[in-house]
Amino acid sequence: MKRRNLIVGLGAGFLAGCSKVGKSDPMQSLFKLAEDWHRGAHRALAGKRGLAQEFTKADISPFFRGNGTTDPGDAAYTAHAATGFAGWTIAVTGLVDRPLELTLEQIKALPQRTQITRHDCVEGWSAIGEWTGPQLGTMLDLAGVQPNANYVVFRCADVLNGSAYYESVDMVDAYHPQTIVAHALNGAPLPVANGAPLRMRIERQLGYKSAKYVTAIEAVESLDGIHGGKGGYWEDRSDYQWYAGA
Ligand SMILES: Nc1nc2c(c(=O)[nH]1)N[C@H]1C(S)=C(S)[C@@H](COP(=O)(O)O)O[C@H]1N2
Ligand SMILES: [Mo]
Repeated sequence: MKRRNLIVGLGAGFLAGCSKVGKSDPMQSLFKLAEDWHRGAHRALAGKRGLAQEFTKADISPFFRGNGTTDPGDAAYTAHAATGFAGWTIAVTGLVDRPLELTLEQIKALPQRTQITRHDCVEGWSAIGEWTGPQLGTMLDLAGVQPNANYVVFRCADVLNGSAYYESVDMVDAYHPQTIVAHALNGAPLPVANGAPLRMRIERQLGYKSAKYVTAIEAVESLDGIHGGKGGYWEDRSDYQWYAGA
């Protein structure tokens, strides 16, 4: 009940700023949001996987290294970085009732979660960091994920060895309480090396699942036909597993 009020309350100011939602009657949109919340089969998945361990501020690594792409480096990204990503947007698309295009400011205006977690890279290093951002589930609820969506795909701004980086998770991890779209690391805006301005945190899985430089979040029925069809950049070209969790 508390959460429903939060989403409905947020909707009033928030959705007014979304052009694609704005064309319908705002009260109707709000009603629809509440309705989705009650019906949401996906939301029932929220607690299905246990929480990843969380740490204290004393555990935070003094330096959180960047790995893989550490700067997308193209002209468009570089121009965004020069303005502190003021004009950056992230899309929520695919099998949703209300496609969204959210600014960084709108992302920061959503209810936030902060978590101190350990990132484990398959290459054999770990680091503990404090991440802040809205839960992906909140964003999916705002967009109204359709019942036939089975996966959420993350599209990224960087090209690694000639191919766009991307990742995907199932709806259990999409609605996992610790799955957030992070805009801050250790209380400061994300450094470019760590995925500025927005990166996923998929805390129950290995580091490569936590896509950096996210430009779009896409709800899909199947991963077939998306790049190599295996659900992620590394999954398509190595023996890295699509499900990289415990
Ligand atoms: N877009 C994008 N996301 C990415 C990568 C990448 O190269 N590009 N590398 C992955 C890997 S293998 C790891 S371990 C983490 C590294 O995150 P960090 O740079 O914050 O340490 O990001 C993951 N997400
Ligand atoms: Mo990694």
